[in-house]
Amino acid sequence: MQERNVPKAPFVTGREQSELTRIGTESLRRTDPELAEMLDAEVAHQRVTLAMIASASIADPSVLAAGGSALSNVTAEGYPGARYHPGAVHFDRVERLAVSRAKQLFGAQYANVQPHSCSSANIAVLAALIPPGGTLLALDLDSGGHLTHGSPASMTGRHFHAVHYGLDSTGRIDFAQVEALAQEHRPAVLIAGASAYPRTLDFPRFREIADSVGAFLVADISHIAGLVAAGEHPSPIDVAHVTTTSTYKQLCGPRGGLILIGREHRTPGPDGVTPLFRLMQRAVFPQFQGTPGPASIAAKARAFAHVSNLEFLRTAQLIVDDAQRLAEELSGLGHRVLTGGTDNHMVLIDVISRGLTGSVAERALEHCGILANRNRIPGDQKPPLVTSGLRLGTNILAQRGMGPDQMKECAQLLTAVLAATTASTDTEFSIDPVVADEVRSAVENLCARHPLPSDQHEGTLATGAAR
Ligand code: DSN
Repeated sequence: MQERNVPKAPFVTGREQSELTRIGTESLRRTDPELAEMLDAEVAHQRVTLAMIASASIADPSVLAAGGSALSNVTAEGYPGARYHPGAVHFDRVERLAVSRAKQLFGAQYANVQPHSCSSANIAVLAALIPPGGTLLALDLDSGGHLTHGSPASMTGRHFHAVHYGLDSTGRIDFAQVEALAQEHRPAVLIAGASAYPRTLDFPRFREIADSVGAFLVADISHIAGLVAAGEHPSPIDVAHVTTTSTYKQLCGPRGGLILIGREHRTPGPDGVTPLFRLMQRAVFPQFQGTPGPASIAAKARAFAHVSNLEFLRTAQLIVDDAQRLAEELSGLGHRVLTGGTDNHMVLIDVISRGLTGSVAERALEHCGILANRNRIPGDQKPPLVTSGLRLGTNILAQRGMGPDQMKECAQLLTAVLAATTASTDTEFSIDPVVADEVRSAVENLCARHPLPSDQHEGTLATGAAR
């Protein structure tokens, strides 16, 4: 065959990845319209939905593009420069870039960008620091902890002896109890972190307690990583021995996890010899994971650059301002706001006192275009799939540029839905159809006035060039 007759693959000619993305999108539409329709419907759904899921954010389209890149075709176990497969020359560059951006973003000395999620990161970290059957001390799930912090439903609660602290009468972490339990049980690891806790985490206090019993302090900042990166929440990086986070909650990145270590990176682990950074490398690969996700790591690199820009600093500030305003407005409308307010992006309310369960409240709100998820609250008598509370978050509201006036509107819409809802069982309800229609159109109107970042002008999308 003559050279001139060899068809050139478009993606090796000019625009490479962008061309591949375009071809892929067109091909998806042509060859799999059923799936393409579902993906388009999701975009439309996000556009007109008031998402107050505390663990969600909107990824910039550049993050989505990196996550769908040709790096998906690369299989390369190991770390840059020490792979178990050939062909990782560009993936090595990408992973090094992601590591260096993560370190810069958080002021860390060590970063591992390979965990497929923060759950897998947590499991790897705990297994590296706790001997089999050893003890960990963490926040109780009902008080706002996380499954991977030793819940019996997670392997962390089955393979380790998990002891849990809770909250005091004001709804804040009960440090007297943390201290007493630490002295009594001498845990190998103390975890500072939560998935439903609206107040500042006092990392130095946790560290003092960890030191008093010779425990390693692990900070899980999954929910507040964006605030930490932007300086809106104190950083645990140089306080904890190891910090973990997911990359999709407040870092506006892909599904994935991240392990960070600050000044303790060379501190010996439990064997008294192996430095923590080396233990974490081994814990992720080969102990808990095989092949990393190269495209996902590219998307992480992109997200780290995106959230290190000035515009994200303003968004992070707005996330907190919005949450505080939302809490105030909800209190003013008669809701019981747990802890009386918030220091971060999260507002927890009790709905059982209004005759609803968390499950009913969540479903009634979704029926009207508002997304917020049910959550257990301290002393909850309802099972985990039902719950007595609701967890609200302002990440996406702030990303849409909503401010104080819109928080007032959100609180009013939410209150209107809950007031128009009657629970017949723990999970079934009826809602006044007139109110439901009114709220739905008010939500659409609010969303139209505050479009998703991806629907805003090109200038917004162009931000976040790597520093
Ligand atoms: N950990 C869950 C949450 O907090 O919603 C999901 O990421």
